[in-house]
Amino acid sequence: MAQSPQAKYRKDYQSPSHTITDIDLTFDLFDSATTVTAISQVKQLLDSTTLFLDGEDLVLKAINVDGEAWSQYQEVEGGLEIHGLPQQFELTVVTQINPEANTALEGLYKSGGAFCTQCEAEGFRRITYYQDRPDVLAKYTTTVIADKENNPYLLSNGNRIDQGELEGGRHWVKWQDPHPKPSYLFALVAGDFDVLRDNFVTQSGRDVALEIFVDKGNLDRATHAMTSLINSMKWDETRFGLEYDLDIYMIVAVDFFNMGAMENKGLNIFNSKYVLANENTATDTDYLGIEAVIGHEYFHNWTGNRVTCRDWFQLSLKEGLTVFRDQEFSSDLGSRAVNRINNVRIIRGPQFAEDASPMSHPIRPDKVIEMNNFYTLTVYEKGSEVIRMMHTLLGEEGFQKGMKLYFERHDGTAATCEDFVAAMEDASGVDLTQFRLWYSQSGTPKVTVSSEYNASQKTYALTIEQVTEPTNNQTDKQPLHIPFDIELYDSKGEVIDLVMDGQAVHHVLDVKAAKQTYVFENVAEKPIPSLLREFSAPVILEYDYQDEELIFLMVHARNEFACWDAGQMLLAKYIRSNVQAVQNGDTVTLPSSVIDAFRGVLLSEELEPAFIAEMLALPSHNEVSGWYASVDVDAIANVLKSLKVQLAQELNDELSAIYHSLKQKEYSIDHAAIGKRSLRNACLSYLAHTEQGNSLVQSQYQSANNMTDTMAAMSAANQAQLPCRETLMADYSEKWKHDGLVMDKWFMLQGTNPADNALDVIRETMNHEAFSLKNPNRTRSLIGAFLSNNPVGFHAKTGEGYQFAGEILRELNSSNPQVASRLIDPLLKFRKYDVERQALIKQQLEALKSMDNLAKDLYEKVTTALDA
Ligand code: B3K
Ligand code: ZN
Repeated sequence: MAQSPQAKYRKDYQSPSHTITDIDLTFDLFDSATTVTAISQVKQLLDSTTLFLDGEDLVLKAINVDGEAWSQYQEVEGGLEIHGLPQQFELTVVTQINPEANTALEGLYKSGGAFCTQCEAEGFRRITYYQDRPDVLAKYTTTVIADKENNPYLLSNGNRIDQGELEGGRHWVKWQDPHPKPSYLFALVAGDFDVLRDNFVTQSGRDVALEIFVDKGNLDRATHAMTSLINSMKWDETRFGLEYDLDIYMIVAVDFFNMGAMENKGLNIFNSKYVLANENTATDTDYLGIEAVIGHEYFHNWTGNRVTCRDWFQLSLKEGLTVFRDQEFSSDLGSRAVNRINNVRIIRGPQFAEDASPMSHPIRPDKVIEMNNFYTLTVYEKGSEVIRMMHTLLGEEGFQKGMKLYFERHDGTAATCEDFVAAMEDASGVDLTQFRLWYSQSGTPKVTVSSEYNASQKTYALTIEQVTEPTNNQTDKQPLHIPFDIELYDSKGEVIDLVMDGQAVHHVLDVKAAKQTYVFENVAEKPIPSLLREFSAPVILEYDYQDEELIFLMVHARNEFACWDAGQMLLAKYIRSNVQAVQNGDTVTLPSSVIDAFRGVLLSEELEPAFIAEMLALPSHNEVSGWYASVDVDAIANVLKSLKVQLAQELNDELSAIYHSLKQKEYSIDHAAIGKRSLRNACLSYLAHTEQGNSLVQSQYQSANNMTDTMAAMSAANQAQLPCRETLMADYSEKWKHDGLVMDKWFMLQGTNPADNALDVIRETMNHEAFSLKNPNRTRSLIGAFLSNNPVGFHAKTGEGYQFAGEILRELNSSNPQVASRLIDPLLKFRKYDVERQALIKQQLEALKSMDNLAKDLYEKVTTALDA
């Protein structure tokens, strides 16, 4: 590597020397040589006659200042320095770029036959020289010129204001966005599509045109996205009082996209995975994913676009808040308990793992080499938990007052996380001084609770102790302000009122000290505590529950989340004890009381099917691995499999009866139908491990009238390694080989295949006609699944899994570093494995480190992991 990439620090923020009030862009689109003319109105803000513009991989064609050719400039590392400038001027920059050669999918690139852009975080600098930072907000006018036959649709942000024809079969369209915005929200699309059109009338009566652009022939897969968009617009008005602010809202689905979607003003660009769905091609999970992502990008219009981030260290300002909003949207429309459970699984699984990894960072990072590396579970999901804690502390009313004040103060500007917290604090009067530490402190707090009942005094004392272990980037940790939601139950399952010092107290305790004891009065009998209800803070809870107490809570806790959590804690106890048993050469066992508790859940007539399905799901291998400082991959896999088999055998009759009773004739995607399919397929995943497994799975596959049931059959066959697996896989591939998106499900099954020869199969699968390492969805489905969700295959003692990862990463390092940098995460945790595996993984990291063209993305992660 010529020169090591440099880190940027949050503390070094400096306001821009100049601002750009207006920019007029013209794109003359050609596959390999597109000319971009950018005319900016620039104003000096600080005392400086030099302007620095970011730029990468650009061919500079011309620079003019106020219409005259300008020679006082210098091309420097990462950009352009222009000298001797007046206080206010018009700057014209002409650059040439090559969209066709852009495999990194950042800036302007080609997805299939269409041109499209991705500018967040720092992609605009690959289009033209510009102040590519979120605190420079300009009004954009964009003219797009292209060949008309191949590109009948020419799109950009804002409203279409003019259009025309040119010679040589070319045409142009001019767009104007009235809302000043940072460069990362710029977008352009040119291509040929089918368009689904609808409209939405806002609460103040404005008519908004809605347009969804999909590849030709895919119109029948766009309706759910449209419904989700309309639901999002309605929901943001009712719950947050926020209305859309342009006359048109467009969504374009593209097949080549590094992430899920992008909230460009008025012109969202989406990974087709989060738009396209019909019952034959998409599972219920896909449908819910589309609803969530369509909502998420729409909600960014206010939390992200109207108020944006001052600098990228503040990313959680828009992302944590918008994730919170999309979670609330999904919960208001569907099952709140199921949504909460799934969100908590992400925090407790991969987010806690990230907190414990060398790349651990606070939700507002302090140091960044490659910004794309910080679109993380910590910034997004833990960021959302931090917003949720404020919501818990302030209540819905206080929180909405805070939102109102936040928009009053910051609409149309670039703000900071501190601005958000200050608005919440000022609007509600709740002191958030200590709470702010959640923004700056990394790692997961461990909260250990102990209890003591005093029968003669009728008091019950809970002692709550919090410790955050040092993380790679921070050694000193302070106690945090933890909203700790509890309930106490008497033996009949009645809630005991919380009284302290003669006063009624709220069920959310404000835990602030390292160690604190709460003594509750008038407690007539020894209670059973329900702790950290609703997962009221992103912490690891430790409390020495007896089995009977957990079984009691599974039935009596008043809220479904707490029932589920009790079930999880019960399973966790037996997973831990069985891992130890396996390590000692003993067999895996589960007491009948535990099996009966799950039988009770299965037979419950009060619980919703969707919720029962969640109760039955064992924690993932990754989540269990997170409980250990040193991970025994094979023992954990053995225990999870054995518990599944044992539960399947013991509950065979009940599972079988429920499976058959839940068959639905007609397919629909309402929440009740989704819930029934979910429980039925959860039963199937157990039944696959019984004698009737092969025939049940096979017949479900054959009779399925929707993708949810098809996929459930295939994944049961895959996980249980049933004899029918190969036939089903072959049939599916034959049917869908022309459709990459639908084949992703198949690639994912190959990636997670628990067979001994998994890696050989994966290498072979890379030759499948639908596979391409150039497409991020294909790569994540097959390779990503193998690296992160095939623990036994990937961590094979021979090191062949690591070797394979190294090969792929070296290739992706040149073609698409962002995708490479996502895939590498499992390797960064090498210190959690035995010494042989550690050495083998390290060898791969060292090999990457020694590459001379190592991209910033991988450089940052590899060096951080090796130096930790
Ligand atoms: N803001 C985009 C993510 C951009 C990622 C850049 N590497 C999508 C979202 O969070 O809504
Ligand atoms: Zn977002």
